Amino acid sequence: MTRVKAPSKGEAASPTLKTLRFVLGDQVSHEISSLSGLDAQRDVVLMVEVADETTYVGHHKQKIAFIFSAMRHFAAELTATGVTVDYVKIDDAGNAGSFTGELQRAVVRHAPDRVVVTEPGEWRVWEMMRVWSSELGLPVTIEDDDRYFCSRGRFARWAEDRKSYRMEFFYREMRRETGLLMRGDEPEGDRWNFDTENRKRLPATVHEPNRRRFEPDAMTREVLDLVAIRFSHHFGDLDGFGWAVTRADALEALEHFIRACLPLYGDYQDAMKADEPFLFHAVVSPYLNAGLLTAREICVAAERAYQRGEAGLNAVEGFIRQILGWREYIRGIYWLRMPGYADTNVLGASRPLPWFYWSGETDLNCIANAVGDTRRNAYAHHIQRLMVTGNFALLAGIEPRQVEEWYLAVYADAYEWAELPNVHGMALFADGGLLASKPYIASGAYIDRMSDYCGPCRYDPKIKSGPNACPFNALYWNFLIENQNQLGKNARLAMPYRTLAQMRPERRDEIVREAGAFLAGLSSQPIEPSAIPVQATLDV
Ligand code: DLZ
Ligand code: SF4
Repeated sequence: MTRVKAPSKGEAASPTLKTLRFVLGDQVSHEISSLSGLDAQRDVVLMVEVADETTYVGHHKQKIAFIFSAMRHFAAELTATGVTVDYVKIDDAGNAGSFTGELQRAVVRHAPDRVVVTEPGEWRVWEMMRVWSSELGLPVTIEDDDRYFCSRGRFARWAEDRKSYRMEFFYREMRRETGLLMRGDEPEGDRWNFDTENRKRLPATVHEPNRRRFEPDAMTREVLDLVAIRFSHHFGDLDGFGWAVTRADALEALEHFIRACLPLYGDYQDAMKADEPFLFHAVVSPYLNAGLLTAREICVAAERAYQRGEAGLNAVEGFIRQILGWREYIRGIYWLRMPGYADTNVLGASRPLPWFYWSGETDLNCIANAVGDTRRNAYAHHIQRLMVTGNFALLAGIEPRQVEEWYLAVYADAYEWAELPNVHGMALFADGGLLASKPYIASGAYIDRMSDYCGPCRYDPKIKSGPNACPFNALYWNFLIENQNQLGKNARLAMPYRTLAQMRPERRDEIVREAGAFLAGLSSQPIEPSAIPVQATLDV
């Protein structure tokens, strides 16, 4: 429950001040630092639904519905404990449409002595926050977001004087610091990483368990009706909305994952299957990133499953690494490198985003599946994001900014601190290798090995040239040819570059010609606008 009246940072020095506590949509946690020391008799909690946050990218309908509903449920929980919550709905008269505008109006309404807020998840909002104090003429305290294992300052210290920021070393420090999966100073099982035992092909007979979905209550139904009308032109389906919107339900979803999915999580972590969009993934990232679950409780629940013998170390270590290692690491990189990080484009990628990222209408069956899953669920798992839509965007030289906007819009878990390094660095190599030691590129053979997408596809991953050849094949070699100056010396690409060097010149010419013809045929516009139900791009 909310940390009512717990003495905290700075609070003891100002016990009689009336404080306006501003809670953002991805901070719906009773443990959030901006609520620390809250005095229910005196303070006011401010929460606002604002147009700017819904349209700075054209978010998926389910993402908006999830955030609004989680915010409204959280406000109701606070109110039920006697806290005064000033909740501004998107359709309320006079809604200023922005965080700054709504904060200004709330200051007029409540005349607080000061404002307390927790640092945001996006640079854009951080820039707004930094001038609130001077704009409002009031003290504004920006608290650290202590939901993370590693603070921004702690990560900066880790990164100091390092030439390379490889995640693996950061992860080991986090394991030692938290004691997760440790036996004294040694890693459980005497290894830090068990990936050699993971990432198997999915047998046709193995199916995903039924996922725990949550029937919308009256409050969520009201939000769904609002979103259906006000955001009708946004990407994505609303039907079948089954996200948890309270902490209690999110805990149930977590418990279901640990019990029914975690044991096979490692084995099939990289597998993809048509019409089984979740496989054995946790699907708790929207809850974690919005504040309904904490990173620590998720890791502890997974560790406990290992200790009880309910899940193997390969699965549990692989899963904990995603949260304790990768998630903390990319957040650290984001804050270390912003704002310049978003501007790099070392491969000079400049093509517009193909329209099929929005419509899903393409004869590339793997893309059609990944986009279809995304439209239905506001979710696709890691390997669909990295090795299908990300891989294609990298091979096709799509401009990073357009790809990033797409990922930020379409996934229910996407906030820029998480999305940008994953897409810009990991998927697109636009940072030149700060995050990834090589570009994550793959031809049709990889997608064929890891999925059942290729069987029904009109292309064949085994055919290298001609009209039936999988386009990923020519694009793969064409990418290596086009970027040889940048990538030719990358040790991890030595093998494909050796193969390329041995290729006959006529074959290279054929690759460049076929890839060029395919890329020239990509359209960033709907082919038949009337047939496309949604205009899904920016509506600002
Ligand atoms: C993503 C989002 C959306 C769609 N709407 C709101 C909103 O109306 N009010 C709000 O407080 N937060 C919203 N959010 C989440 C914010 O965009 C998020 O808090 C910032 O991007 C900082 O991470
Ligand atoms: Fe994708 Fe190529 Fe497989 Fe078709 S054949 S599903 S385009 S990888």
